[in-house]
Amino acid sequence: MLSLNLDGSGKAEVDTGIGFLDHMLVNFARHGLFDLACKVKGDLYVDGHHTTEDIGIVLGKAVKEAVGDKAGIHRYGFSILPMDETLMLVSLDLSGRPYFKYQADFTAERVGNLDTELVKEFFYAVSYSAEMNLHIKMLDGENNHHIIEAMFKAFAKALDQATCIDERIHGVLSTKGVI
Ligand SMILES: [Mn+2]
Repeated sequence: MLSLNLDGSGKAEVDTGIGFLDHMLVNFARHGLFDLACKVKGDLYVDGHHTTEDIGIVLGKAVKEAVGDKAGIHRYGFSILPMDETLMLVSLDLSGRPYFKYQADFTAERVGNLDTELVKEFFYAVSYSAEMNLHIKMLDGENNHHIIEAMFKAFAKALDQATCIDERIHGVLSTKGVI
């Protein structure tokens, strides 16, 4: 089960069975000022892959549904977010055309009970199911916990910016009138 309110206040109720992923989704909601409820019973006896990927797919679908026809929203959003030694760039466009670029270097296979390689799978799934152009680029970083957390926070900030209403925008922000 997942519900998302983009015009929320940062409330999160999250239980995925993967503690570190819960921590990331709570940060996503808090820093994007979204309300997020996410309860998942996945096949964690296999590993965290299906659960993490499926949450990405469903979160992306929720974003796509929530922005609807995208009338009046900024459409683009970006953040260059610091967390101690880490500096993370996330830039996105709710273009209707999924595209995903990802660059991050980890030195640990896992943080808590989340495999670091699944972070890429998560954001890939979000970008494709939200039909979003999503660029994630680690500009600096050493600590694996910080790198992932900065990514989720920067993604939240960028998505918040992209989904905010600007009263100067009438209809969809595109010269084509539709995206
Ligand atoms: Mn943390």
